[in-house]
Amino acid sequence: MSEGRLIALEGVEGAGKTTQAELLTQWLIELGIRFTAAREPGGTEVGEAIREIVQDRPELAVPAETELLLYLGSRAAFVREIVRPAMDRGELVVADRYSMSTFAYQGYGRGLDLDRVRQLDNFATGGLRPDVYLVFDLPAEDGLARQWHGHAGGDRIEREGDAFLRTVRDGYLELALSEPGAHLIDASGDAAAVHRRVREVLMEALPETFSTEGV
Ligand code: T5A
Repeated sequence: MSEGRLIALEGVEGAGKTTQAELLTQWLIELGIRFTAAREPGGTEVGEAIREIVQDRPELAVPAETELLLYLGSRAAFVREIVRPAMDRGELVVADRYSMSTFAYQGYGRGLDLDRVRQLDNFATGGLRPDVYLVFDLPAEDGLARQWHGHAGGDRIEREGDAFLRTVRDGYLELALSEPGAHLIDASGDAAAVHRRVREVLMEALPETFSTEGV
């Protein structure tokens, strides 16, 4: 029981969010917890179209303000079409990135005013905040190395390089201390070890949802 909650997975590129989202949803199935899982940017039809612009067209010149509004445009649809309806159905929502990505990348990374970014994000989300943020921490270089192991090139953000991603990581470390519901998780080690840390955090943060069974 106890669904109707929102858990967001966060961290730099290659920290292992998608891998951990999959392991988490397998655990939810074992526990019999109904859930919806989706990624940002994307998840909705318009969100996937926005994703194409912002991710897959690195040749486009995109001012930081435009980039911010594109991510928030995707989020507005994500909340209204996916997150809210799923929560209203009593499901637990697993989001691969949410508002903290915008704070870390467009606020810390691009240097946009963080208070303004928060205000605009609040408009996009209608004020919906995650119950839990799982913030996967890994040195930016290690995350890129994990990712580039699989493919070459990189999207718009990956092409910004190590210094940009180090700033984003530092942002995440600050946000993990200040953002309500945030839990910093060491993302080093193999995926199974990281998943065990996720279970520990969730059993403590949401004890009414995650019983000790299945650990
Ligand atoms: N963005 C997004 C913003 O700037 N603002 C915003 O508001 C939002 C929402 C999203 C991009 O958009 C930006 C941030 C991003 O640049 P994306 O492709 O959705 O892009 O996100 P990425 O973080 O780039 O996603 P990735 O899938 O590439 O990284 P993950 O999810 O962190 O990592 P994962 O699980 O895919 O793993 C990457 C590789 O590492 C391996 C995996 O097998 C995979 O090969 N791996 C491990 N290897 C060793 N040990 C482990 N523990 C491992 N876990 C995974």
